[in-house]
Amino acid sequence: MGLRLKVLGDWLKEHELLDDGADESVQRLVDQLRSDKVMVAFVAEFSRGKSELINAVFFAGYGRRIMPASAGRTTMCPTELGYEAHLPPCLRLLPIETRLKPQALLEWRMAPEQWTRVDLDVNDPAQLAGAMEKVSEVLHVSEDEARALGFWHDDRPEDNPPVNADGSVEVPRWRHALINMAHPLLKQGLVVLDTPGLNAIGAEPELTINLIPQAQAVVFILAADTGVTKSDLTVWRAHLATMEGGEGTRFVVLNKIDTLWDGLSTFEQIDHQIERQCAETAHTLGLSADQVLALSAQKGLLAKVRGDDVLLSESRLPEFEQLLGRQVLAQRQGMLVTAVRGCVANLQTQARRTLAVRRRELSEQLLELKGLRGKNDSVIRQMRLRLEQEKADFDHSASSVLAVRSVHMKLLREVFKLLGSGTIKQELATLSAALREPGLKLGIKKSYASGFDNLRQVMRKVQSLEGEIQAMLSHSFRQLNTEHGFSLHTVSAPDMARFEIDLAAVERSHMQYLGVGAMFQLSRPEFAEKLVRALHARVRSIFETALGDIEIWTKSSSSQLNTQLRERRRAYGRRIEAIQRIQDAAGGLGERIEEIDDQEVALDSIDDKLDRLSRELLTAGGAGASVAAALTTVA
Ligand SMILES: Nc1nc2c(ncn2[C@@H]2O[C@H](COP(=O)(O)OP(=O)(O)O)[C@@H](O)[C@H]2O)c(=O)[nH]1
Ligand SMILES: [Mg+2]
Repeated sequence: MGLRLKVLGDWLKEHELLDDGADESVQRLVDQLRSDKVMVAFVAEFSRGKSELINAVFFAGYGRRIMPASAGRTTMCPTELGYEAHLPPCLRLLPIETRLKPQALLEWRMAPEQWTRVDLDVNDPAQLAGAMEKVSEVLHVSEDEARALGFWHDDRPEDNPPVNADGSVEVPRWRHALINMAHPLLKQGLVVLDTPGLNAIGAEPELTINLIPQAQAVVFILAADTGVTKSDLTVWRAHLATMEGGEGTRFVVLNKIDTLWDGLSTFEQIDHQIERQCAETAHTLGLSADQVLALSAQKGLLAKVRGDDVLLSESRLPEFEQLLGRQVLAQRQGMLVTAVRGCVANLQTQARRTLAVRRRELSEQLLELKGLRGKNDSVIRQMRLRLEQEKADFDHSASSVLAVRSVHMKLLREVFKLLGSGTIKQELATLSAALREPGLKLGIKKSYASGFDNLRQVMRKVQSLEGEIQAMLSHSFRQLNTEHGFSLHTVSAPDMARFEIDLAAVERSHMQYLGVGAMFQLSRPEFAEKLVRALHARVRSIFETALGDIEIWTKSSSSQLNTQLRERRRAYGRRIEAIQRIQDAAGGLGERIEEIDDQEVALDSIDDKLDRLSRELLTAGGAGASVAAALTTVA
């Protein structure tokens, strides 16, 4: 779809039918089609089978386990699997020591040199699995160091990591891992987040307040042999219980159903027991029974590796894969199809508008030339002088457009300033100071509320400036339309309400996070500092998105004006040239008239082709279905 869109864009550009900013917005959408990600996060207490499920769904084709999955804490750091075309297959690891510095994870992502890179040989499953072992590497540090890194809490000794005989504490060696692989599903934009258990998730605030809430789907895993334990419930409450419906989707998986296959019970008895356990689980979590999927990741993986269809079906893994494919990727592609439709419609409008302008200029010229029939040289010379004068007048008055532009730019600069990082710093200053204050912060909820109120005010100010710009543009467009017979339309300004909603979601994720026991961690300065940085980074990205939308909007208004000025100048040039040629070789009038007829025919054929290209693009959509197919064929 991206490619076809580019073809349409290039073709329109070649015929100069697009406004200035248009190919940029096409490029933006093409890039988005290529780089848009949909994240599925696997969240659970350790040893529930997250890594095994990832192996079964994504890596069975390698004929073995790729992500380390065994008893105990194997996944020590959060691991993202995804695909970026500009990188070779590799594993990138961020050292745990970065926790001692204030930068947020989002900032470390932008510093590739800080990550340790291990190249992966995707044709060698053993090398691949060996490299992946790195995500379970640990370091032995003193208790003080463990405390500084956020893994040791004197107030919650039961959650502390094991202490060795020599008094040293085992902590993860890496803070975060990024795996880059050209797996078909990852190439389609899927990003899988594998998380360590409760303890380690809690140590990285950004997982809780940024990554997990932004995931399009979160898979929560329980094990049939342990049932719902206290720590499972803590994870559920902290990360999934209050997830909002619409934006993301939650799946609950009851894993390890093979532990119920005791070889003595009949299939009916086992099925019955599985149903009962699903119902109990659903009840405990406050869901309906059909929201809990029972399966065996391990048997699913084994069945795929061995090519055992019976076992695969018994593992019930395929049901989970279908759900994942259907709901997640199809949903994302649906969104993209809508975006492409919008973009094509916009290109069509622009191109049609330019074509209409050209048609009108041509028919006026035709009238002008027909009026010259049978006229003598001096009338023709008069006509030419008049045209040249008209052109000079036009060029002169077109400079008044510059005045409009400068007011427009002034208002825009105000908008840019409002959405800049200086504003964020300023509006969140009180909240940041409150967070950084030593000791327990009981009034922190109020500080959040007022900080976010400030940010919402900023969005409203931006909205009202947009209104001013809009009013000014529509006034001057109307004027230009009457004066010059232009057909300028104002484009409606992007609605900032959307970003207020995004801000509210950020506020909610912080409140929720602090509500589930992270509040006392806030008394630690380095933790508070991280929270502040993570907050700023997230708000900044919302403000930047708003800015991007505003830039596109502004460009579409000013480039329309450029297009119409350009077409008008060109028409003057053509009219003067036609008359010049008639003057030079008297008798050429008939030919000139024919030329104009030809040009009108050419416009008709461009119009037809525009129709055809757009239709082709819009019917090429049916993407959703292919995704579910990919999921099942890949494995
Ligand atoms: N019997 C059984 N064991 C499983 C299943 N899935 C995972 N396991 C085992 O449970 C242990 C923990 O799995 P792992 O994927 O590392 O859990 P994680 O910590 O949630 O990533 C490993 O020994 C797995 O082999 C399953 O479906 N059935
Ligand atoms: Mg794991």
